[in-house]
Amino acid sequence: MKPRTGRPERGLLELYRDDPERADALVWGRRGALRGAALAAMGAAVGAAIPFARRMPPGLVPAALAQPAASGSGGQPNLLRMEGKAPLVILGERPLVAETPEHMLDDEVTPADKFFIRNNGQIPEPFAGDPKSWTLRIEGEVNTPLALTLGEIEQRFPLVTRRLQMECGGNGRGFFSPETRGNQWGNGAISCAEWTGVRLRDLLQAAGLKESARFTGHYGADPHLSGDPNRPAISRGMRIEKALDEDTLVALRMNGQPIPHVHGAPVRLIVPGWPGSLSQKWLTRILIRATPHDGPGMGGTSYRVPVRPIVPGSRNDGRDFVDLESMPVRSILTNVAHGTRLPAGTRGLDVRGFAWAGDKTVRAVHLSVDYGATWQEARVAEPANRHAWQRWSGRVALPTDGYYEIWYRATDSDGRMQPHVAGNWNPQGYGANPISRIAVLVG
Ligand SMILES: Nc1nc2c(c(=O)[nH]1)N[C@H]1C(S)=C(S)[C@@H](COP(=O)(O)O)O[C@H]1N2
Ligand SMILES: [Mo]
Repeated sequence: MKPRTGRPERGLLELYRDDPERADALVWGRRGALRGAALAAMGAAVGAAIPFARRMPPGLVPAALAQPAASGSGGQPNLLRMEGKAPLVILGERPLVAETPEHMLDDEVTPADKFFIRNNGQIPEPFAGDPKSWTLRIEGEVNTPLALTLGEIEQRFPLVTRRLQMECGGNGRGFFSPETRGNQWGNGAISCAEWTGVRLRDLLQAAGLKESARFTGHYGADPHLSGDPNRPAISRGMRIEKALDEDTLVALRMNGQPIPHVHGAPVRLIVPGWPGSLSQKWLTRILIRATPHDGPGMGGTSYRVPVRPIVPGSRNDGRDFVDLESMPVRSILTNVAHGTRLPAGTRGLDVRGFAWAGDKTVRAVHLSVDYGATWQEARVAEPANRHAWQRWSGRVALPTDGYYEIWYRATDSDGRMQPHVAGNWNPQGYGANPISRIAVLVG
């Protein structure tokens, strides 16, 4: 996407004085600017010394002033208080939705307490019986419908353990301009835990897929927000090819432990690389279908994106959209929090994070501290296995004291890189993956 032209160039301080939230939304599509004294103090510092100010694109709102609340700088985010969970940033209370700030995601394998939370309905009552007696049904276009307890599943099918990234389809939504409906995620609706379970394809093979088996539909035990027992909270489905992928798991354990209740105990789907909404929690039933599934969360503009770009902000019924499948390339920086103040005289900074790209891998990660004028290549490690995220690391030079932004940008195995601005706007805000950035202050 092109930088905005046709607007008069304005100085940084002037832009800041004017209407930073609006400027922010116009340029970066980020909201939640300018809350709290810490941020104001940093703003003053920003005006004072910006070593690469010459290279700042006109109209750019500094990350220090523009980052969404979830990045945890300055504002007063509403923090989660739940047993077994870190203080994640609450984006919604009903249904409960909570984001993990990037700098809390530094572990190679995401620990349970730092795993983001996304619900569409109520959190069900914990299962009262023995988890091994929980029943999962496989029905529809199969020769032999199955109703298996988890105990039977563990006995009959090989258990596999994989590191798998699971990302909400709306991750990055907060970067869209104009704003779209839904939770305004930053980049923190991502996880890469170690999942143990059986392959969905083994269960489907046992049931015997009919010739007509083309799509899945997923059901869970969580009640709809309305409490109506006949309405699923969410029920999505996918092409049978993805159901047969060796990494699509019916998961029984997370990081070697029983799955925490809020994350779908005692059993959930893990459909890595595709929108997290397919990874049904509290899984009760998988329906095999001849036609695309039609549960809540399917069709229209739900988890669907335009094939031909539409006018940002326009209305659209999504009829010509396609389902979002493999998620786009994205990177996070995990060892330095946005808004960190470094000691005066600091001249270099080791940075690291993760990058991933749905079903693809990450070919490169680049870093810039001069607003994208020059880029340097970071090291990128191989994934632990297919569908695991990849560690990147590098060191940036900070030539003098002052305000810096570290920009980081991943490129996938097809050569697609994170764009400068979120593209392919759509009404429900899927697939926003612009170049990421954090602000640091030296001195
Ligand atoms: N039963 C059920 N499964 C669900 C959901 C839900 O609301 N109910 N939300 C989905 C969405 S949109 C996402 S992104 C992931 C989030 O999983 P988590 O809460 O364990 O992070 O679960 C998916 N599975
Ligand atoms: Mo999601």
